[in-house]
Amino acid sequence: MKRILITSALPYINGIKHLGNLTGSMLPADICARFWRLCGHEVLLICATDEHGTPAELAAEAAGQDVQSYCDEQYELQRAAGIGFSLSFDWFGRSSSPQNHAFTQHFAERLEAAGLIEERTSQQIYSITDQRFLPDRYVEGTCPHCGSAKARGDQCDSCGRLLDPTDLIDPYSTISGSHDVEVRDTTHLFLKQSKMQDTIRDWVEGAIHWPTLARSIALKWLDEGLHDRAITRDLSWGVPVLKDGKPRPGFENKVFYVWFDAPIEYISATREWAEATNNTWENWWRTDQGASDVSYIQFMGKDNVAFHTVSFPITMLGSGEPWKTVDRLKAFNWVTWYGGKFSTSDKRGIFMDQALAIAPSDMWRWHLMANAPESADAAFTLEHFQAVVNSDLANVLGNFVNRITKFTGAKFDGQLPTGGEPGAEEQQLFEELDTRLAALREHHKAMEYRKATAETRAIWALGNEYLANAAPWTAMKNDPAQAAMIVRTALNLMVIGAIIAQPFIPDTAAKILDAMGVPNDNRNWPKEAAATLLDALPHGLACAVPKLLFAKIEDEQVQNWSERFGAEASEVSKNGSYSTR
Ligand code: B3M
Ligand code: ZN
Repeated sequence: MKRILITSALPYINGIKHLGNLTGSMLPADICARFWRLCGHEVLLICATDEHGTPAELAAEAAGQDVQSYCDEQYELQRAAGIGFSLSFDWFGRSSSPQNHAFTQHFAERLEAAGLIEERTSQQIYSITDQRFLPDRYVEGTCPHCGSAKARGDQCDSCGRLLDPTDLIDPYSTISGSHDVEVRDTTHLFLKQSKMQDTIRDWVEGAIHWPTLARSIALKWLDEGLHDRAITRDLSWGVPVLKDGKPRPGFENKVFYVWFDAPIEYISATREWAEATNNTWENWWRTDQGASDVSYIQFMGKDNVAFHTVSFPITMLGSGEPWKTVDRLKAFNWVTWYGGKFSTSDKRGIFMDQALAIAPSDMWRWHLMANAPESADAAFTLEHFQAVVNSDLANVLGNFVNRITKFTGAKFDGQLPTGGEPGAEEQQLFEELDTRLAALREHHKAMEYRKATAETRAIWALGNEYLANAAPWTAMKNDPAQAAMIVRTALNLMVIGAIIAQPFIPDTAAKILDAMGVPNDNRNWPKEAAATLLDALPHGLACAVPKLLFAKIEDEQVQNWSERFGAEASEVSKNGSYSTR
């Protein structure tokens, strides 16, 4: 038995996430966890909300709440949305937890002791109206190079030059629009990432098991050279900066940068879980305390890769302590909304709670993974969603289950029939099933979810093909024993089809397995040869017809949803970025 630690990138606290966020981290992490659990391994699946930073403060302000109450409320909403999507987190924590405060401060102390942290003073734009320092993305002004009036603090979109906010002519705050801003000195802790360049390169080069997207992004960052970066900010909401257990002089009004504490929350959330459930976190995270035999897999969108392959490893390796680092990192491209970006403010796209209100979670889970943005961005459209759900789920799987269970009910008193011997047709089925099951297992191991859904669908399709070729309704007339054997084989095939469907469509799979009275212990990933698997159910077993598994999505519904969710890409949104922050 292996021990597998799986973390999903932490959804930011400012509102329920959209389908793109779900697809890039939380959903595939859940599918991976479910697969490995079915294979009998010990899995720990960890997620949490990422709660610090300016966007959280601003969102709270906009909602007229203090930031703590805002986060408390948003946390509950995100937790409920996760449950609605059957995300099987062992723990869904919060980066604002006391555990995360403690670990964040611990890492900063270790890094400082290792000579990797120093105080530096730099100049930043301070908004007198907003009474806060403005992070780069909250300052705009006139570009000193091309004169564009709408240059951002970090870059000018019209001439493409990279900028420092203090370069801008007539800068203003995008929070209030106020031009009452000034340049002020501010001192921050800097993490000397440049000193860790070689260590990190060795580590990335040794990480031969990473899928290509993650690896190439990491190497690109290393090739550009690692820059020292500030790991504190002038904010009040976050992890306080301490020295010897007391507020660090000069840092009383500062906290750690959200991207410094957020990945640490993977460890902290494990500790939250351990403390709540009487487990230990050390054997998952400390290689000197049992974690060296853990296999650690991370899931995230591509914009998060650098933080996980460079920044977070620097925190861990730089501490000089034996922390468990990631073994396999699976990154995703973007899901787009009709080729453009999801946007809360423009009401474009579907968010997790809205999705659950209009269709069952299994439909979304299936569609999103069948079209996972693995090798390139993938456009979500409602028309495509309808087509995939109706064909894969309603026609291929739903039809097969319905036909075979109804036939069993009508002709065999709803019992798994006995009698008859498999023949040539079945031999061929066994061979094909063996091949497909082996391929499916490989796709899951490789975390290739487009391929895994295609193979799952192909196994369901085998059921329909087999019924069409073996034609039990014809055999029924002249050879009832033959018909019994066909029906028995098909019912077993249906059960295998449901067992392997569990990672993707757990609710539907459970309906089928419940209708067949398959005990929980017998729902594990199939290991035997197909010839055994397809006669595994006890003869005489009561087989109920499950309630309708999937109602087809009608054109009218699609029409209605399109109007509601703004199903049309605008030019502006096509150029926009993806993140909700
Ligand atoms: N919260 C994702 C984002 O908001 C970010 C992931 C953190 S993972 C440690 O873009
Ligand atoms: Zn410019």
